[in-house]
Amino acid sequence: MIDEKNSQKLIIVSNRLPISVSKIDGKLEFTNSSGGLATAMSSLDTKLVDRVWIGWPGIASEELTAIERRKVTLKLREQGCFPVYLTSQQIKNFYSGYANDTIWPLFHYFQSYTQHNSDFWAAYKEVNEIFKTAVLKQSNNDSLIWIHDYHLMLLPKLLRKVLPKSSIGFFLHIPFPSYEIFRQLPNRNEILEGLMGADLIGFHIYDYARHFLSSVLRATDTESKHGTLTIEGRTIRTDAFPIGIDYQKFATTAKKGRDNDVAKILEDHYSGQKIILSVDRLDYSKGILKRLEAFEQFLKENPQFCKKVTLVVIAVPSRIEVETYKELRDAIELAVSRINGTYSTVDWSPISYQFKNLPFEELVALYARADIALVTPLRDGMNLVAKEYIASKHNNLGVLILSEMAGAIDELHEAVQVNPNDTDSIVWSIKKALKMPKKEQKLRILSMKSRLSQYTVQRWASDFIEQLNNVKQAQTEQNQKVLSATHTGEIISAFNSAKKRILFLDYDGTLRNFTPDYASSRVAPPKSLLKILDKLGKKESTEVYIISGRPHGILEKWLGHLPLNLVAEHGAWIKQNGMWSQQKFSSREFKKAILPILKRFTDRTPGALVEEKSSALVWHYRNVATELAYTRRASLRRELGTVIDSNEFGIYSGNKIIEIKPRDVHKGETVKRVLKNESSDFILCIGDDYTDEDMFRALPDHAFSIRVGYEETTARFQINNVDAVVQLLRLLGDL
Ligand code: ADQ
Repeated sequence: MIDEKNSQKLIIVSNRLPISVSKIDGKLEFTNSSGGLATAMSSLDTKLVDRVWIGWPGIASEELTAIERRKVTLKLREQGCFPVYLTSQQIKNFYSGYANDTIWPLFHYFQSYTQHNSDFWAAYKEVNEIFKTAVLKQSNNDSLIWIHDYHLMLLPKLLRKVLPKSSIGFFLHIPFPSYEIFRQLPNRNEILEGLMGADLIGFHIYDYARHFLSSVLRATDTESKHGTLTIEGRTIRTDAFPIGIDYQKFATTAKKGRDNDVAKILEDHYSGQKIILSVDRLDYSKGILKRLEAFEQFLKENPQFCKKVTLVVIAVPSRIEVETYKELRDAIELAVSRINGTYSTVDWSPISYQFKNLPFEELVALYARADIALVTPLRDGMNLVAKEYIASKHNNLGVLILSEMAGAIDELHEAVQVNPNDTDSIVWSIKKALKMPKKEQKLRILSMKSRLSQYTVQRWASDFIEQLNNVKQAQTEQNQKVLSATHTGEIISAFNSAKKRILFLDYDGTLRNFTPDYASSRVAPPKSLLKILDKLGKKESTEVYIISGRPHGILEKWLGHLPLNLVAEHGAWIKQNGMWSQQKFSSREFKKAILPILKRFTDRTPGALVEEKSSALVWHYRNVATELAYTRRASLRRELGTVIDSNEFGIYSGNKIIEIKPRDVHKGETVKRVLKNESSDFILCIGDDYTDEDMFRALPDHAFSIRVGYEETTARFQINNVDAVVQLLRLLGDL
């Protein structure tokens, strides 16, 4: 199955191959896609030795005889393409069904078009499995696998299970909707988990990445940090990679074609007229009907422009087998006839309409000639037409009107922006564009060109691959931190040979697992743990510090009878040589201001509770419904920020808590104080959260610091869980 010769191999996986197969009059036809993705992939400047593409060739398997199938497979293989054959039933339920009737409408915020059908979902799972098998035939653990788009969102996880070390990237070409929309999907968790099999998940713009991360948080309770998730110790990065175009191809074709036949025909035919161009796949997300309505209103309100302006509408046939698309085509054609019927004269029609795929040169000639590009999708992941129009403007004259619902708006600020649902605003922008002085047109186009010529589709692809390699590198570095048997051996031998040892051990999340109720008796130390701590505490020349955020009363109750030093409330209280002492500070004033706020939030948030410590206040939300918890957490932090003196007090987000405490009371200070008075040649420090990072930072270089879990840490090592910590301490206790 795995070819070891193919070390770093790039495997591109998308629903469609860049070559489509069809059968015309019983003869096989192969059509190359000149799409941006194919160009980007063929121009990748990487050191990869090999590159293959896996996808569906666009024809149902029943349409091919066994001999034809072999022929197709061989022919595609010559070009590095490996076909995945699908039956017509699979195409119906997976492609037209789940991909285009469930995910596409929902992710574009067309909830009413979204169909929820269990057969669709079953086919989606089945086809993702078929793709998995096809990818596995080409890959090994060193492969770089780049999966594209919403058809294959389960594939990253399926592959991860079999190839745990491979590099898997996923790029979503459509928007990722807000959680309010995404949550409507019955299989939302499977989709999220499927995606999280990847190492890098790319989106066109930051907003989609943000929506994805907030869905992960709300649906699976997994928090992210700076766009990074950690799942079972594996770092997953999300980022925005706005897809570009093959800028040179458009610019050069437009320049070369200035005097070609198509350009001349356009010049003659539309002489003295302004052309407004509308180019899209025929899809309801593109807002074509609304655009036509706006043009109709424009003609009605501005009769002086009749005979002076033509709207050229080019609609590419798309998903013609899907009912919604058939209905949309009828509606568009009806609107075109109505408008032409009302406003046409013997020598002029306001709309020229074509329902076809244009040859590349013709499309570029239209871009170059059009005075205005009217790009008004209701939602669009990116929108390449807008970028292609700008790149084709060899004379730098023309105006782009662009919907603020297209991802492209983030890069094309100089476009005239419109809300595609606001007909008046489209009419207004058409007028503005028609009147825009040439100087302003040039300035705007040049500025957009400079950006588009930099971040091309080639840059986009190489950037993505580079980031994927970076994540892999970060994972390798992170793995080096995971406490291995060798590291454990080092700790044991250092422990054995030390003259004086100090152990700093956090309690919750380190020695005991969290429970839903922070005050539960189940968090109390069990006998087995007490025995280990007792053994360690009784060792000669060994000081054990249990260093916790909990109040001193609780620590005393649970551990006071053992030969241990106890640190409560992060250092506000400390017990050494059997005596408790309290650090001096005044907390009464700050509590007076903060407590009522916390109580108010608690009353409005079922499951939340307030913990009052002598030095700090804590708001617990472990038992609050996830979505509510994160909304409340954000507003609470905001409100606290307005009443707290930030020089003196800090607001800290811990594991399902928000803690407000004096800035100088933290575990790091405590550790420093202890170490100042007690020299030692062996230090072991174990903790699991942000408060423990303060300790790790305060330690000398020779100390062994260990963080429980796989969050980013300044500790030298990471350990899997509480059980592993207890196991390590048991080993040391038994020495
Ligand atoms: P699409 O929804 O297909 O892409 P878009 O980005 O505009 O939308 O790309 C359309 C492509 O088709 C363009 O390259 C354009 O040149 C070409 N095209 C349009 N009309 C044509 C015609 N009549 N003849 C020939 N070619 C024509 C999806 C997402 C987008 C995202 C892209 C890329 O929906 O939001 O920008 O993927 O990630």
